[in-house]
Amino acid sequence: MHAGDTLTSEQLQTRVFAALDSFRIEIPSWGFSNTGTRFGKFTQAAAATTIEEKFADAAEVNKLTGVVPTMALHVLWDLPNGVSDVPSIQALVKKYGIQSGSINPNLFQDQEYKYGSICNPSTEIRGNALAHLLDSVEIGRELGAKDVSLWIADGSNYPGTQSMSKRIGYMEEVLTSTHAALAPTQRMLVEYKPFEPAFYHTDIADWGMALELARRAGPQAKVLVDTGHHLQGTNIEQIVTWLLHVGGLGGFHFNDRKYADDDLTLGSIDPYQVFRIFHEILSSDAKGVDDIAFMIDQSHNLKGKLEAMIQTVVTAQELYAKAALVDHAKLAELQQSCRLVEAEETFRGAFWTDVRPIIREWREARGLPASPLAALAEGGYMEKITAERGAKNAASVSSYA
Ligand code: PSV
Ligand code: MN
Ligand code: MN
Repeated sequence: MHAGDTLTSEQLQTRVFAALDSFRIEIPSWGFSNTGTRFGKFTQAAAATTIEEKFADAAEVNKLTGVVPTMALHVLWDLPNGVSDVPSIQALVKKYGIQSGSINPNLFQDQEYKYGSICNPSTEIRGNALAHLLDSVEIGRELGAKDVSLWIADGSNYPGTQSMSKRIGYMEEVLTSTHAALAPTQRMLVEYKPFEPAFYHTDIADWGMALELARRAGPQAKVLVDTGHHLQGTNIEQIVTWLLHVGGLGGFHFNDRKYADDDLTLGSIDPYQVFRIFHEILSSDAKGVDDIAFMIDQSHNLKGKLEAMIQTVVTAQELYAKAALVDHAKLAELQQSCRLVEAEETFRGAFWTDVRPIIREWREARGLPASPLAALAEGGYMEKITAERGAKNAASVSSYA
């Protein structure tokens, strides 16, 4: 039985409206530019070529969806001169009405990080990595951004070539020093990933390592769950439940995948997975459950960048609204009495409820276009940016960001 079968249409609308009113998601600046695979990249005429164009695109996505007030920034790509670029970002924030979201240090592109950044055997290189982290904390503080999101790409490719144990110590030291620099309003999010770019060992390979490092660094450090950063078959919602239970969940990088860290649009492969994650959050009374950053981390290589971003935001809303339809009291009762099929059907029923018509009503009630994708196609923005950026994109195919 669908949740829609047990709720009156008024109850359904109230639940979906309440869920959507409280739902916000952050978009990444790098989702608008020409990014590629390790084999090359296909450029798009409308891709953003400057930080200003990324802000303009984010503002367009926010205008059409109304739920993306912040954009994540990547320090090296968006603030190449570090802290001294803060005033120009502040000017863009003012001009486009999009706030600076999470600050993402870059510890993976510089040649000196060939053997690691915060885990590098060289004291000097670890010091440089720490300096970049401290700069990132300062950038975040000056921009009023809450989170500094650390993805540490460090690892090794062959057994015996690095001391995993020494590297734990190096990481602890740098992360503790980074935490010490945080303002009381800031958090440090520690992301994990099992492999890639390293293929034998990755220094922060799973949620246990990330959680322990975060705990040792200090109370403002939490774990960041990137949905694409798990080995096949991993029960991600169980990890989410554990992190909630121990007060260690800081946020998400949402994307989808079929094989590894594919960075595909959310829910394109397995929407039920995302629904199950949202259910764990919405049914939790853990401390800190209201302080979880929902962020998108996707790289759109084939789909149009703005289309892909809007499609993702809309999908996230749909799955969040579906999860809000689960009848928690009824489910708890069925689970308690081990009425398995009824419990599963109650759960699945919410997932299969078509919330799209109610979401359209919500958008109209909030003064937003009923279909953000159709509004993008009809609004003229794509034609405008394609004309403005086409030549620049054709000329430059070499830079990653
Ligand atoms: C690389 O795996 C990655 O996708 C990580 O998930 C980071 O969060 C992101 O790039 C941005 O640095
Ligand atoms: Mn990520
Ligand atoms: Mn990733």
